[in-house]
Amino acid sequence: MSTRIRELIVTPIAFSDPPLLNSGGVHEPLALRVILQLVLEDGTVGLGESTGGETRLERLEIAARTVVGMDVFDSTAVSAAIDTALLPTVPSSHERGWTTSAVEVACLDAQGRLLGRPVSDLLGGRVRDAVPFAAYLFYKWAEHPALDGRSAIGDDWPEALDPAGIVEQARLMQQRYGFTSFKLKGGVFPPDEEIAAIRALAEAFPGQPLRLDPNTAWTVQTSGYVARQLDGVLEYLEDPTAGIPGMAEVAKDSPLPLATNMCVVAWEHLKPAVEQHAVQVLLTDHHYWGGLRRTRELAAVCEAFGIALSMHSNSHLGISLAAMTHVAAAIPNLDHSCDTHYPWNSADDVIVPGALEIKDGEVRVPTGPGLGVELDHDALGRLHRRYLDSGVRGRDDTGYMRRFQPEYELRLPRW
Ligand code: GKR
Ligand code: MG
Repeated sequence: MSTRIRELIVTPIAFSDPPLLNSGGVHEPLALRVILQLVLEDGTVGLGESTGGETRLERLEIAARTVVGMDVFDSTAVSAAIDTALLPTVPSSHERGWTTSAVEVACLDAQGRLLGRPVSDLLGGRVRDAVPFAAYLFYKWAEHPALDGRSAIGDDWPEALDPAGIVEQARLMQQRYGFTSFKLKGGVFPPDEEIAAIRALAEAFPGQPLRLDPNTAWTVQTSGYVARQLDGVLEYLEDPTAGIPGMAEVAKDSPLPLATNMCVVAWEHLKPAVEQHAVQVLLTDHHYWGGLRRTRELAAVCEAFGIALSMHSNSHLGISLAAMTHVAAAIPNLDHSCDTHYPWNSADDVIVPGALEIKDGEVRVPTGPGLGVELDHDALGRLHRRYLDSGVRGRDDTGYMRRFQPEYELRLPRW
């Protein structure tokens, strides 16, 4: 049996996304991802999934040239080789992390398939059989409005632009997936309106954990105000303001724990964040922390410094959900339910249906070899064709918003 890498196939895809609002604008009708197939000399294939966009795609193509001939069980060396290849043109370790992470997941999937063991076993074994996820609530338009001769594009979720709309969305999320915790993407409306939405959720779902994430839309002062208003209502407040010093300033007087997936996104951010007591909860994300094993190591660092753990998500499909589930299953100190965009995007998946299901707010950890999911080659071909035909090559929430509201400006902080 040869465990050497013969080829890394990198396929950009585009899939449907509803008009979800955030502090930077609104999601476009198509979101981008890249699917990896790591082919070994014996024909075994390991899968990976990463965010899309031309720049990240080019880096994955560099990785594809770098890994040929390497041993798939040597995944630390594979990551190091990719890191070295990117170093001259990509100074940010966070940015290089996006590439090394995607390939590491594909290596682990291939290893698991060769050994007949699930990826969670390769990470030390699972400490839970099912991983809890939170309903990810967004303010949203009823549909993507008609534009430049294109008809309006509808979806399965009604408009949500006020507290009643958010509560209705949360009820639908609960009915369809059984979620028992909720995260609201904020930074869209003035803070008092978002405070009202959280209070409405608290009344509708008593005792069920809630969190709010305005993606740095607020000043230090506004963040403090919201934290005091929602004391005893939120389990944590996520990225209210920008940067480690800003978060540290808010944390000094905040009655609520502060969480981040924005100011601590690389290893070198941990030391200042700990020294300044800037965050009490870290949202991990294997897509940029170096992969699944590095995420488990990150969990141990957080444990050492008393930082609680949750998990971040971006618009994604099933290979990512499988990877998130395996690593979350293998982390003892996962303190909060994980984020996932999957309900917004799962209708357009590239995996064969049936392996992953969100039920009772949880995903059961796949027990088959590797990640436990299979690629649907027809779906991959269809979504790749859509990528090629669409001409969309990057995410631009602000530019898309301006197509409908030309006066819209990206301002952070806005309030
Ligand atoms: O999908 O609009 C979005 C989110 O705002 C996403 O881009 C963030 O990365 O979900 C993320 C977060 O928690 O900050
Ligand atoms: Mg966040």
